[in-house]
Amino acid sequence: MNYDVENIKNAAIAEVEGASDLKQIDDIRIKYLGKKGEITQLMKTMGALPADERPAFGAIVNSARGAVEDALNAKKAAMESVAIQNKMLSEKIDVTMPGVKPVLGSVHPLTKVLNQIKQIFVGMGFVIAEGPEVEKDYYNFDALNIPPTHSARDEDDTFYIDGFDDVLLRTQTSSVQIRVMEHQKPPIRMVAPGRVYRSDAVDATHSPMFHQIEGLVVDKGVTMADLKGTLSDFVNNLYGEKIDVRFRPHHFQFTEPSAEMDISCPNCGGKGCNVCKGEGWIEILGAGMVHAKVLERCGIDPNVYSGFAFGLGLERIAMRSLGINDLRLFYENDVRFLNQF
Ligand code: 2U9
Repeated sequence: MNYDVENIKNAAIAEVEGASDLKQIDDIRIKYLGKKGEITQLMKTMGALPADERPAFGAIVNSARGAVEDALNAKKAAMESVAIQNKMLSEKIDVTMPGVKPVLGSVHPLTKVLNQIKQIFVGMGFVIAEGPEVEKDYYNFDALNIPPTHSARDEDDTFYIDGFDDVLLRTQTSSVQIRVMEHQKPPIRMVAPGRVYRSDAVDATHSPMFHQIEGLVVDKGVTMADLKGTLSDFVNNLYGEKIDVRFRPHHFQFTEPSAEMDISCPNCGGKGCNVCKGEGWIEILGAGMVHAKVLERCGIDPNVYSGFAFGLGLERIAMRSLGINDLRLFYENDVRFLNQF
């Protein structure tokens, strides 16, 4: 009987040595040490032995069980160690290899120029204000002294919202200034950047959606000199101190007097070149003293307060600053274009 135990133990240990994966280890454990395992079954034969021989036989069987258990655990630990070593080797990283440069996004050129302009005005004490793009015609036209028959209200120029006769996509961000003036008493120093919409066919210089930045200053004793000084400072901040400005009389319904402001061509300094089409000057924005009727409608007494306002087109400024001649490039999301900025 003892001979059998020794044979079975040796057979089990030989199988453990020959195992090549963890599943085989588990199968051997079940074959010899499981409920119906060959070593476990030996214990059941103990009842056939004389009582005085049973303790010694039981000890031999338990010793064999222990030896097979130890062999299984040692083999399993060795297999797991080899598996970890192989995993480490397969995942080995050569830290001397150059890094993989991640593909980074970049800030859109329009956003870059907008942030630059906002920063200049915030530095001059202006507050940034925003407002709805879907707007009542009152805020987009009436409050800006634009009469009901004015051509700007035509459907060829303005997107009206179906089902409503007084709701539209704003054609300028001036509506934001109106909303601020209705709720804030002077002094007011604000800029309103944002999308505006006009029913224009798309071409190199027109888009039905484009961006504007408008500004408004309202306080006691504000004059045209303040307008000129503020806007000159703005362009010298944006284009450098060498830039000169000039103001040409103009007309807008919402300002009186009105002007258009040109800068000396940054490319030729005013001599004339292909950039400024030989003029030496480039139109940059429109401006004027806020019309008395506009102040009055917002509850601001034009006999006590005065103000100036201005408006510029962001795409136009960005095209000029970045040397881009087709504004459609801003909206085509071609990374070959966008990655240059
Ligand atoms: C209020 C009163 C007056 C805003 C102004 C302009 C002149 C102007 C254009 C520039 C290029 C529009 O994007 S563009 O086509 N704007 O020339 N805008 S004065 O005047 C205001 C605004 C708000 C309450």
